[in-house]
Amino acid sequence: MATPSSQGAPGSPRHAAAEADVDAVVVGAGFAGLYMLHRLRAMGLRVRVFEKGDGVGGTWYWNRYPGARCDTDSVEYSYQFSDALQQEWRWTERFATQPEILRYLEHVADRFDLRRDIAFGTTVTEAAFDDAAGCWRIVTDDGARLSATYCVMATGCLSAVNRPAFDGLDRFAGAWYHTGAWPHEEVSFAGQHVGVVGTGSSAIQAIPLIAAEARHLTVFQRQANYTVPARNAPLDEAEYAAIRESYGELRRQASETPTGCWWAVNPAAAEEMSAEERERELEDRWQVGGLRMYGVFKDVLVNGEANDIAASFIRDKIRAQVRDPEVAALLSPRSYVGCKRICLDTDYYATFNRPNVTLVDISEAPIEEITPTGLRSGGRDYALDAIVFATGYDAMTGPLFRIDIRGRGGRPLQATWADGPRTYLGLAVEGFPNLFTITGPTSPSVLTNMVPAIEQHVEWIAGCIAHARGTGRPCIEASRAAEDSWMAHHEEVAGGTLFPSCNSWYVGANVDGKPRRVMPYTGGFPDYVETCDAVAANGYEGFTLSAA
Ligand code: N01
Repeated sequence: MATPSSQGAPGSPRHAAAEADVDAVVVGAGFAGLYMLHRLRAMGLRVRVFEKGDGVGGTWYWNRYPGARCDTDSVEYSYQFSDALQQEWRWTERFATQPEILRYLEHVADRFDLRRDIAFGTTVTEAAFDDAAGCWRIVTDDGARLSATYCVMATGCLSAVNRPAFDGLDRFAGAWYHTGAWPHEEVSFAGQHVGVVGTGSSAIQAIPLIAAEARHLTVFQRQANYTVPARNAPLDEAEYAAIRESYGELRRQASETPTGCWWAVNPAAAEEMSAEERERELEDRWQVGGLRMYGVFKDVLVNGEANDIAASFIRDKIRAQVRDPEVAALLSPRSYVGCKRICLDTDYYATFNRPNVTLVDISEAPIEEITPTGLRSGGRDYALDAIVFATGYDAMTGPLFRIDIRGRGGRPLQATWADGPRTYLGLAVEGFPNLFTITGPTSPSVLTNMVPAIEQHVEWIAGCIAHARGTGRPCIEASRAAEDSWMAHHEEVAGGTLFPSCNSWYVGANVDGKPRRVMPYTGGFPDYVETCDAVAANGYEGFTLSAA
């Protein structure tokens, strides 16, 4: 088992519980875990990171499906904690591919000498708070044990794969894949009849590439999704030099937008604009591409009428691209735009004009079973050589529930959250002292640019741990009253948006039996950061400190 590889800087405060093997355990070595390790190590803490994958990267380690790339501009989907790092790294395209993002994270791991404190290929199975010792007892899948004063879950929001339990999959004679756990080896669909189940972001990226390779592609769609052109392109030198020069200012501007991205949200509500102005704004955002459609009107996510204007603009675009009107109608979502994650695509709708692509509507006729030769839906058999499940994730809570997390008195997190997640600031949970979640449920996380959201959490957690250790009462726990008050605010803000209206993973609707709750914080990044900063400035208001 992992032994701590550093003993803390000379003169640094000693860890809380004398018998804890390390000061902190971090679970996960993606964007969040890597920076958390770097930050805690810089404070002189002895840290151990456990990572299920055989390498760093988290999401970007596992998602190797055809066409996988980020839909936040690469120059801002990157760390800003080190200006030297952001100046030296050169992204090649507007939207980076999965291999390029993975190379970046490998570079970060090497540059900051992070690997020596990471146990790869190791899954944390249990994390239990030991009341008597005041530390976390961690168990890994190899049966090894380690104790730690602090435990940080850097497990990601979209890392627990959701593969519905389709009957018959074990008898399928062909190959099957999930986009979120794609093999490392090259997968070829040449000459094959391929089925893709799902039409979310992952499927929308993969479908045009699979269609170009396969003999025939059948897409099984339950709900249609809105997708906007990515308009990916190489980043030229002059453009890149300008970004490098103004990186600091661009990052500052981004921190003031609700999404933490540096594209602007229109300050006008839809009704404050003329029909021509609205059309121009929609067309501009469509032409520039990317996720800026989220900011087309300031009220697009809170006002159904404003939303309908944006939704009908996109439906017109779908009809203009898809030749068969029946297929175009099927591809046109009926829900509000943005209350399910808007997708970005390259040639998605045009793919349905290809003679080798069929769209099958399974909204009324769910998949009955996987047969040895394909898939049966609506009483009809589809012959397939390979199936790609692009069925998404048990989002936000799933990654935490796949670990048996127990707080004070052995209380399981899963039972504590039986009616939906409850946290203080998406960072801490009452009854689970010294446990932190990076971009946890009820934090803005997935509604923002993830990397700045992660950096803000890491820095806040590091500050909180430094504070607790500095007081000589290193055990810090969210109070019930603070959690109640945060949850009341979270729910009130969410209730004023259109998010509850859609069957999306944001509300847990994609996983059978999951309680329906808006999980990400919908109040925007700047307000959230302001709240976190105020809590810290007020001596970590809402937390209680104790010796153990
Ligand atoms: O997953 P999804 P995803 N039978 O949940 C369908 C991020 N991301 O992996 O809509 C049949 O969006 C399901 O149908 P429905 C991004 O935040 C980012 O695509 O629930 N179908 C849906 O169509 C994104 O939102 C990037 O009715 C079933 C699909 O499977 C998030 O990850 C790239 C089914 C799942 O779509 C998740 O995206 C990729 C069933 N039983 C992902 N169960 C970029 O940065 C589910 N479906 C570009």
